[in-house]
Amino acid sequence: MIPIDDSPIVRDGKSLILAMDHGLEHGPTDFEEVPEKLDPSTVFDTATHDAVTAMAVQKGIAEGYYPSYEDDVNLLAKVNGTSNLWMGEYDSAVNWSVDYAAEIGADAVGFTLYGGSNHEVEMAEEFRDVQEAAREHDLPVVMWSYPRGQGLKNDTKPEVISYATRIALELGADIAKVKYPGSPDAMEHACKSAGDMKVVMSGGSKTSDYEFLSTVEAAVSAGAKGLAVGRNVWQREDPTRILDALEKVIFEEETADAALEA
Ligand code: FBP
Repeated sequence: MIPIDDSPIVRDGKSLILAMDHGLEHGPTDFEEVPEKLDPSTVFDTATHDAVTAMAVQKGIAEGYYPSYEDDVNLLAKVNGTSNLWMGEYDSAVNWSVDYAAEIGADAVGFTLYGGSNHEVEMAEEFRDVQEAAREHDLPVVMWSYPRGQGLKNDTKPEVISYATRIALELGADIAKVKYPGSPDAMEHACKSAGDMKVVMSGGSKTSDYEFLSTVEAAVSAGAKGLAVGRNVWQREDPTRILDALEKVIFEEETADAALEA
């Protein structure tokens, strides 16, 4: 097993993962204000920024577009995912195998686990297969650890997010991606609950430059090892500008104010 810090998706102990699986998860609605981003090449172009340590996409996008970017972008193969067209308890289909992701050139794999869903047991079993196959290929595993389901009214409560990071540690992830639990103290507890496994903050829907960067700053100061973000970068008119600032906040530990002034 390669140490996670030696993985290409980690730079100086931290990661900035650019996610673009929203067309599957949310439908084309996330692209309404930025219709040009319906072309996945535009987001791959953004992912060539030095700050981006990996781009997370689903199988069809990887097959179709990654070959043109494999020299400049690290691929995080998001192996499960589902649309929001159906109703019921949270679940996600495994859409490609780790073997196939490795064949395409994946540098890491990603998997959503909905802890608390009535489908948690099956999802954990699917995660076991993915995690063990990833170990065979020396690929790190990023868990989108999202407790959700009938029993969970608030999925960003501090104790829920700490449970989410702990689940990821105990099931063998290398990095857990979690929602920000609302305060630096809660984030610190979530990171401590993960032992020495890395925790990255989830980007969420688009907010102002300052609100976004100051939340990232708070998360990093609390122990988060970076960010996994989609809309808050590629829905912006100038994704390069926010990535320049994120590079400063995440990798150079500058404040949001300083990063925005530059
Ligand atoms: P965002 O930063 O845009 O929230 O993207 C991160 C991500 O995890 C995507 O990989 C995924 O499509 C989306 O969020 C899922 O968001 P949610 O389940 O909260 O609707």
